[in-house]
Amino acid sequence: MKAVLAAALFVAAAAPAVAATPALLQAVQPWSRPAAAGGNGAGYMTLVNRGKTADALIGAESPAAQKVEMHASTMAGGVMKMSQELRVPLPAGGQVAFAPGGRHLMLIGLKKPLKTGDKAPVTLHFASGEQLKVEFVVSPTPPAGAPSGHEMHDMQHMH
Ligand SMILES: [Cu+2]
Repeated sequence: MKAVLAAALFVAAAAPAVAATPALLQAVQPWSRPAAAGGNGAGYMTLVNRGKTADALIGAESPAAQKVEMHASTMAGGVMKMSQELRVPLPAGGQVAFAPGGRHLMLIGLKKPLKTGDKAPVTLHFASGEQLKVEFVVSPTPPAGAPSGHEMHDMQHMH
């Protein structure tokens, strides 16, 4: 009887941990550059999918901005162009870099300035229904080890 009870308690205690979403989707080193109120900010990070199924980032929102869009920057004929992406695929076991000069989250219409040391909260929405709350640390430079626009190119050729 005691053993059964202990087992039951163990299951009850373990249940919340199982119910909570394991961190299959992670935003690594989220950061954002300082920006003025009323202007736009850009969010950078590396999105990692440790799961066995592909997912996709399909939207984002922040109480700090009027709206948040996914953008891709591309060089076309020597001119940097930004275009909105409605869906950023995240392969199973893969990762996607959001970095200066490339893909980024655009925080449009900042409600207050982003100052160095501030944290801009953003909620990411995924095709799977998953949500991820991320705090973008405001800093004029990327965190150590975070991909900058230049390293990103090299990363694709590693391994
Ligand atoms: Cu943009």
